[in-house]
Amino acid sequence: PAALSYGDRAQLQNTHPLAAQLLRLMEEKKTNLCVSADMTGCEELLQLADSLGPQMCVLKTHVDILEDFSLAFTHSLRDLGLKHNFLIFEDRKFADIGNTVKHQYEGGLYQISSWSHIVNAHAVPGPGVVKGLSAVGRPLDRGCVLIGQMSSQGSLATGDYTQAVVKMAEEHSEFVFGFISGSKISNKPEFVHMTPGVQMQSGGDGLGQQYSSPDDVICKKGSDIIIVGRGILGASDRVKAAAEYREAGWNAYTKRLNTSS
Ligand code: UP6
Repeated sequence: PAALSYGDRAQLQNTHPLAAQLLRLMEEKKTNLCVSADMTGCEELLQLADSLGPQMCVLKTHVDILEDFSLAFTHSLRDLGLKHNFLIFEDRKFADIGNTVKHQYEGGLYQISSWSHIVNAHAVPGPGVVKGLSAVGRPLDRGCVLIGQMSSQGSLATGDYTQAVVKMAEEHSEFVFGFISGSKISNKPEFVHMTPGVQMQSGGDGLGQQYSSPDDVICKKGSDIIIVGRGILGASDRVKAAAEYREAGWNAYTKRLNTSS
């Protein structure tokens, strides 16, 4: 069967509305690049979001590493998302009982549910974690990806665990629309796979991170979105680096479409 494009998958009946929006904007902007904006200052992060906005489909944050976080910052980030047409993904990796993650998602300093389109969670606690997040996120039309695999060396998220994560996602597809994983772990085309641990050069960072190339991740492993942090943030010209990752990710995607049809 001919491979489905991002745009085709946006239109499938079972595709979550947020995933449909994401797949559509990827097709329109011709990008499967998610920039991991792992910086410690709000102003620097906003400048990055503005300058790289045209290149990316998703901006990923870790707001708990910001030294000067404010809700005003989240409003500016949301405005930049609208200006450049990208979604916001807070990489919070929720991993507690349903009642606790509900509060962590909605409340506290960060009020994540008020500004982040996408969040993620570990499946370790069982389905209650998804139910708790869903209680907050669904009324706001948010979506969640489950962590099925990790890029770090010695990760325990493998084999049967990964399969159990896929099953949990399928059973909660009203809120869960995809995965963090190194490869395609579900054959259902309505699910979106996002892969961290991406750099042009293979290698690692000395703290367990392991890198694969955009071509490996998208073309060989069948994932949909490359998540790139230091490969872009560490470059002397970040705009140029982002453009290169965007092109590499998109070329890998078109190659995949052409070879599997
Ligand atoms: N991340 C991983 N691996 C995972 C899950 N998440 O690296 O399995 C996140 C990290 C970081 C980003 O928390 O924000 O993706 C990777 O950054 P890097 O490209 O600078 O290594």
